[in-house]
Amino acid sequence: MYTTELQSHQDKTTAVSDAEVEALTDAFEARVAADEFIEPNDWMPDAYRRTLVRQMSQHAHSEVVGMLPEGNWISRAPSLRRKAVLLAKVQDEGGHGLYLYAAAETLGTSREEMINALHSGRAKYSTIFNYPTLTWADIGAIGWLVDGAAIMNQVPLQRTSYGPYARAMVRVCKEESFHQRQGYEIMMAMANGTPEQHDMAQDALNRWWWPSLMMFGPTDDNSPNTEQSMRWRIKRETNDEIRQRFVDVTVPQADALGLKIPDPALKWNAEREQYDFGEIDWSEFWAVVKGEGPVAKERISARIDAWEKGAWVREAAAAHAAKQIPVKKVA
Ligand code: BYC
Repeated sequence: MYTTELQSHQDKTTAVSDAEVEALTDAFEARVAADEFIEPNDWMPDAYRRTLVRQMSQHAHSEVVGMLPEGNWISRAPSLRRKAVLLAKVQDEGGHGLYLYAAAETLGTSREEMINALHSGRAKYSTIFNYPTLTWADIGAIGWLVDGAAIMNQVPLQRTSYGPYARAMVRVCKEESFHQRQGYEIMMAMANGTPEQHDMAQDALNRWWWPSLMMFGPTDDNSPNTEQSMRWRIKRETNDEIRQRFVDVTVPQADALGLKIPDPALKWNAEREQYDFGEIDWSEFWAVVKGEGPVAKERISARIDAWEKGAWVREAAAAHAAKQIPVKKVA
C-alpha cells in the first residue's frame, strides 16, 4: 500500500520545474541540517532515496542472511538453555530484517524487488556472513564480536535522517545488546572452561576478529559513499570512527576473557588514547564483497531455497487477504 502511495508521490515530483526542484532541494537540505527527520511522504532528492534503499535493503538482507550461520547450530546447542536462547536470537534477527524491509518499502521499493536483487546477486549483504561457523565457540564469537560491531554501527543510525530507519534502529539496538551479552557469556564459559574449551574460544576469536573489523566497510578514504551520506546525515559517523570505537571497547573485553586478539600490531597509544591496530587485509574484504567469501554460494542458495519453499505461505496469505476485500453485490 505504501509503495503505491509513494510511487504516485514520486510521479508527481517528476512533473515539477527545475526551479521548483532547486527550492525543494534547499528546503530538504535545511531540514536535514536542522536534524529534522525526513518522513516517507516528504519530498526528497532521488539520490537520497536511492542511497537509503541501497543501505537499508542491504542492512535487511544482512539480518536475514545473518540467521544462517547461527541457525546452523540451533540443533547442536550444548544445552536446552543455550538452544532456547539461540533460537530466540535467530528469531530476533528475522524480525530485524522485517522491520528494515518494511522501512525500505516506505521509499517506494517493493519487498519482492529487494529480495530479487539479493537472490540474483545484485544486492549486497554484510561480508561477515560469508564465513562458516565451525564450532560452538563461533556462536559465542558471533554474539560478542559481530553483534558487538553491529551495535557500534547501529547506535548512530538511531539518529539517521530518515525517520522510519531511525525508529527501526531503536528496537534493533535494544535486542542487539542482549545478543552481544549472550555471546560474551558463551565466551566467558568457554574461556574459563577446560583447556580444550579455552582453545576453542581462542580459535574462534582468531577467525572472527578480522572479518568483524571488515564489517565497518572500507577506510574513509576508500569509501565512495561516506562523504555524501554524512552530509545527508544518513551516516552520523564514518566507517573508521566506528571501527576505532569497536576496537577500543573490545580489547579490554578480550583481556577480561584471558584471550589474545590476533594482531601483533595492536598497542595502546597513550597520546591518542586509543588502540593502534594492524592493517586489515583489504584484498580479502573486496573479494568477499564481490561474492567470493568462503561460504557465499551456500548462503545465497540457502536463501533461495527458503524463499521457494515458503511460496505456499505467501500464496495462502495473499488468498486470505483477497477474501477480506468486500465483494460488490450485483443488483
Ligand atoms: N559487507 O562507501 P561504503 C547483524 C560495500 S546484521 C558488504 O563505505 P556505505 C547481525 C558498500 O555497500 C547488520 N559490503 O558504503 C545479523 C558499498 O557498495 P555499494 C549488519 C560492504 O554504505 C545476524 C561499498 O562497499 N549491519 O548485525 O557508506 C546475526 C563501499 O562502501 C561492506 C549493517 O548492514 C560490508 N561489510 O557504508 C548477527 C549496517 N562494507 O552499496 C548480527 C548498515 C561496505 O555502493 N550499513 N560495503 O555497491 C551501513 O552502515 C553501511 O552501509 C556500511 C557501508 C558501513 C556497511
